[in-house]
Amino acid sequence: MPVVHSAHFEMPTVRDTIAAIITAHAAAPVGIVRVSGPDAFSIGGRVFRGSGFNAAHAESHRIYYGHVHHPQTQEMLDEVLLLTFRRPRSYTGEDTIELSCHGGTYVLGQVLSAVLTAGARHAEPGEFTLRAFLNGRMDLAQAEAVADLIQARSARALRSALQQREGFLSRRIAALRRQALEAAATIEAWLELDEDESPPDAGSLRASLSQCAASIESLLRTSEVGKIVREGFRIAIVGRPNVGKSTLLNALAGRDRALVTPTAGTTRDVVSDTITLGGFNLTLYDTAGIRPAKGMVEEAGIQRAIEMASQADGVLFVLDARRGFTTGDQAVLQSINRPLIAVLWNKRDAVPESRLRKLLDTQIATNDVTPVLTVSALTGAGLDVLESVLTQHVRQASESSENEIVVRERHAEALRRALESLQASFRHLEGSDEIVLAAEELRRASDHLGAIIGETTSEDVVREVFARFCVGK
Ligand SMILES: Nc1nc2c(ncn2[C@@H]2O[C@H](COP(=O)(O)OP(=O)(O)OP(=O)(O)O)[C@@H](O)[C@H]2O)c(=O)[nH]1
Ligand SMILES: [Mg+2]
Repeated sequence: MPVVHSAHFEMPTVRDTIAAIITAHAAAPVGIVRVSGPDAFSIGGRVFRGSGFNAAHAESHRIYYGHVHHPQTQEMLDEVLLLTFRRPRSYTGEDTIELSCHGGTYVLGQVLSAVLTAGARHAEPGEFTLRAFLNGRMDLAQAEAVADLIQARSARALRSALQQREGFLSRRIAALRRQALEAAATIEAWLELDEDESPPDAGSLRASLSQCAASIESLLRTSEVGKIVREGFRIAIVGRPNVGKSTLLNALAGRDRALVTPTAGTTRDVVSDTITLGGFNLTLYDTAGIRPAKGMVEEAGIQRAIEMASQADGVLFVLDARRGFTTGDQAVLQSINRPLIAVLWNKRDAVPESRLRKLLDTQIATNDVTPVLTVSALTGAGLDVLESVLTQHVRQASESSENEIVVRERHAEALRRALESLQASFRHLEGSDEIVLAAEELRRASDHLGAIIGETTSEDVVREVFARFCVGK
């Protein structure tokens, strides 16, 4: 499999010029068409007429006011600002111009089509960022962070993406690689020693390698958190029929997301909504009430409910305060195999205070740490307490041992392989005949680490990373 080395990648001498609308495809005050590549400025010259712009001599980081004309029909298409970026001081590292247009989808389409007629090719998804990577403007982990930044939906996700974009993870990985390579070089130097020279002291080498392994393990532990930070925390609302799960979803979401009726067995499909609480992104899943099903449709719904509850990051178990803890509730509780965030006695508005106190004394949760709350999804009573319990739970779950650094699955896979190689090198060091193999394993560990930042990544993986980007990024 060919390997892409961003720093030493053989740049084709002639690369074409690409263009795309880089803003959202929706009507907005402003929209931008970016053109990047060796012909960016001359293409600008073919479509743009405005004060003082000269394609051959225009300087970097200037703004020109003027109009875009179609290069064939000469028809005027929009009043624009043209921004110039000379390589390498651009996002892609290539000559780039950006046309700030009026943000109508039709106008933008016309301007893009003028640029394409003038000689540009429509950019593939992620192609601007791919070029930035190939031109050494950012490494692979930083490029992934660009996608995370765009998709960030919470303060926590944004902070983590920004840190990765700034190269926090990359620097950690680079340091670990250096450590592994230095260790390999040390071992290789031992092999050159003459018989009569004093035998090397492997103690400090071992210490350095176990520190390296501990650091990798610490990064690996952040991958679970990484998923929560990036994709949000998934909470399943689970309980018997009619306890008020859908009402609760609607109350927490602040809108009528799910159907509510007095009939037990109303919800069939899983209904979800995403909310932000305390800087975290939470997706709530309302599910079908669990009971011995009456008919195929309900049966299928309950199956989905159980599946959802077993995939969620946490579960809210809802009970009806008017009914107390029934054998049906017991059965639901037993089906829950994910962390229980809280037990909720709902419909507290419909029962007297004295009964509520009794309910709170009922032994329900399998452990003592799960909070038991009384709420009314109907009136909103107690929901503030529930929200702080949720925030607290998610905060704890997304705490990382590595101040903001969280790794994605692709990184975790590479880290696991690097760790395996490191452990193998340890074993070879023990049986000292195989010391040359120890050095080999260390170089392998370094390669696995390099895959995270794109130094030793296969072309297929690089392609896959950028294919997930949107067009224009
Ligand atoms: N008094 C009172 N009624 C409630 C409360 N929450 C829900 N209800 C009522 O209970 C009934 C069932 O509510 P749903 O939210 O549909 O219950 P569910 O758990 O989603 O039911 P299924 O979808 O059938 O599993 C409706 O008539 C709601 O208005 C509450 O806090 N207090
Ligand atoms: Mg429901």
